[in-house]
Amino acid sequence: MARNKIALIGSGMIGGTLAHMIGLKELGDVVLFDIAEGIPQGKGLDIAESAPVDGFDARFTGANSYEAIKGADVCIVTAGVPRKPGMSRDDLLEINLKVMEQVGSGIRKYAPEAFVICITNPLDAMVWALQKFSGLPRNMVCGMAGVLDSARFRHFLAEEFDVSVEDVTAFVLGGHGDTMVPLTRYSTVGGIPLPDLVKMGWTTKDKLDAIVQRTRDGGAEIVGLLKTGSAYYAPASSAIAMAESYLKDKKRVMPVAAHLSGQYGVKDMYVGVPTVVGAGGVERIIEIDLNKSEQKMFDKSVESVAGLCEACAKIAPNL
Ligand code: TXD
Repeated sequence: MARNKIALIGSGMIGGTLAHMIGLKELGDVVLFDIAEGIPQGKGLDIAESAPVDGFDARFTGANSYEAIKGADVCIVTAGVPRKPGMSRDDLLEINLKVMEQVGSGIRKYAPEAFVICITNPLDAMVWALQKFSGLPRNMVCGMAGVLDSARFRHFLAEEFDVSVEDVTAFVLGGHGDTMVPLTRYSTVGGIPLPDLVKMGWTTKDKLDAIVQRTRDGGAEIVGLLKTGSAYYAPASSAIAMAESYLKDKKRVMPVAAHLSGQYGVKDMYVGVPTVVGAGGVERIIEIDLNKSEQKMFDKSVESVAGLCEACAKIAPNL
């Protein structure tokens, strides 16, 4: 059986980390694509030279032309510009929208059968535009944010409770950004919901609220520390988990920016919701009941995503 082919559109910090992880996990052969000449070639060669030491087999190809992604099984899109301190994700909209147009037509031409995971910010609007530009089926185009946001939430909770991160599950809904909705009653430690842990005296409501806020600001916290760019290790791990669930038909239940066609009362928008990811792409959208305050937070999040999509449609009337 031939190896899977995974195309990385954008070979910057996240793209390079993705390529390395794909090698270490032997998920397939990698094509690194970028407009910058030499970067994808250099990173590909560097990682290929680590393979004899780590003992994995994969081919790494660097490219500046879309032809190289031909027939890819998965495309992970990070092309664009990241945030600098003081910038919001939304400041990136205009530049990255143009990038999505190019990426969309490249995928349409050379990898129309692929499962596409968009990472570029502002995420929910970019994945919406990318699906339209590429014309690929909606269940085959999704965005990565929820896995990362919930991983951040899980890390902070595990630290607070001094338990293994493996035993903490977290549930985050809504758009990627300051309006994301961490759902405490569906987040657990060893199956025990967080509100019960407050009752058991493991933590206080105030501490939990502070953790929720830190989760919402998780991206900005890293940008503030790095100063020259945004997070890349955890974002790469999160996208790999999604790609792996697709390639191995694991059918993992994960929060993904998915196309909604009426679910949660939202039409033709991408928003972070719990889904099942398997060989059919985003196979199922899980619709849970929200209580009043959760619904209010979710609506606010949807509203901000809708604003971004409108801004995109103004810049690119062909959307
Ligand atoms: O949760 C999430 N979704 C995110 C999103 C978490 C962290 C970062 N997130 C966003 O991912 C971030 O705001 C950026 O929009 C992307 C990529 O972040 P990365 O840190 O990898 O950015 P880099 O290192 O600047 O890499 C971007 C690369 C760079 O090599 C450019 O030369 C290339 O994109 N680039 C392009 N490639 C192809 N085609 C075009 N037009 C293009 N323009 C720039």
